[in-house]
Amino acid sequence: MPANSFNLDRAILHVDMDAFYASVEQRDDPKLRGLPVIIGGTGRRGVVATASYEARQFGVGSAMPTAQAKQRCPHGVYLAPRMSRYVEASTQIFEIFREFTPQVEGLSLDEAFLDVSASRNLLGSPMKMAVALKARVRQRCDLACTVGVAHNKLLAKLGSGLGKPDGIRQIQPAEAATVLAELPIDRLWTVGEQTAARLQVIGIHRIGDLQQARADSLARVLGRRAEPLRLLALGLDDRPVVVGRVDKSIGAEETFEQDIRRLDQAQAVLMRLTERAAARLRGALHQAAVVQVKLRKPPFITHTRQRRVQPPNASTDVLYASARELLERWWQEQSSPALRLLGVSFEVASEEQVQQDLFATAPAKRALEDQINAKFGAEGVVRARGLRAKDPDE
Ligand code: DCP
Ligand code: MG
Repeated sequence: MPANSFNLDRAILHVDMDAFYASVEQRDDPKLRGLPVIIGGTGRRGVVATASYEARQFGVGSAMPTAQAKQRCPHGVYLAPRMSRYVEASTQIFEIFREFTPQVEGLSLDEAFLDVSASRNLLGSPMKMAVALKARVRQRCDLACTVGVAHNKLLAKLGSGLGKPDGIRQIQPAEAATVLAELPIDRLWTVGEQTAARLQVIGIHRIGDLQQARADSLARVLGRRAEPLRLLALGLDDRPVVVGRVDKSIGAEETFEQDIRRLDQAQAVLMRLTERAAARLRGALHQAAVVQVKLRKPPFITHTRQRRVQPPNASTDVLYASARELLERWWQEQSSPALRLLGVSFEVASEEQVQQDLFATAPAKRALEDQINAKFGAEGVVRARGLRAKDPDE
């Protein structure tokens, strides 16, 4: 796609709460304000969910084992998460987001993209909206957030990252490439560990290197992904804001006091976790498009395995069958299988995926009709309509 077909006149905000869980705790208990507060599993094998900015100064951060955090920050206040409190706060902030636009794409409890392009006439410039939004979150929830302002999602998200904490950062079209250039390559959306490693082989370490790279050498390592990635590196991104994807993924996991070394035990835990997560999935009226299991073996090596659910589904039995197969295959690959953590999560199917599925399963529905017809004669299915046609009220 030629670069000039990108729309530079959209207005996108990316809002992300600051140290979300920890900030809610500090708000609810003023004694905690100004202190290093760490939220996470407090058991022997707990993991940090997040840390207040005071605690981050000691090198404590998300996904670190709590034991390690305690070494770095022994005087910190360690608390177990209170999810229901965070869900309440999340509901409140999303209500505020929707006061600026109905085009809200939630990415997690504390993070969303807002397409405010059409709100400019009524509410003023995107910067003005960002200021007002921050003020409302502060007034009504007593919480801080950071807002990235730009003409696309890539740059809005980059902006909120650069503006943290408690800030607003706008990135103009003209400065996009320059702001991106200095960042390490793995900060670019869609560039994971593997792609980063491949790019480093040909001397690409920063996003700027990617901007300058020769098309042919890039194509050699990335194939068809080369051109889309080069456009992203230049800050060109035309992904739409997709409404209603608040729960991108729903999951449950458990860390064990003692490693699990028996497959039947692992299966039993997996069943429990799948039940819990699938119930939440159904509660939110969602279907799973992908099942992922997370497997952590001692000392701290984490693997994930995933597979698509085709068609999307929300039944515990179906999802457990997939998750179990992934677990069993992983188990067989290990020379001495052991688990210190097991998790299962579901990627929520988008509206389009569910719609596509309706088309895809239409033949199956026809087949069902056929079966009914076979059993009750061709009238079996058409009879109701035929009767209604004779209803005198019609
Ligand atoms: N979270 C978690 N486990 C992780 C990462 C995050 O449980 N590995 C939870 C705790 C966070 C919340 O999700 O408070 C939001 O995640 P963020 O990545 O937005 O982190 P914070 O909001 O805590 O901090 P920041 O100010 O960096 O956004
Ligand atoms: Mg956050």
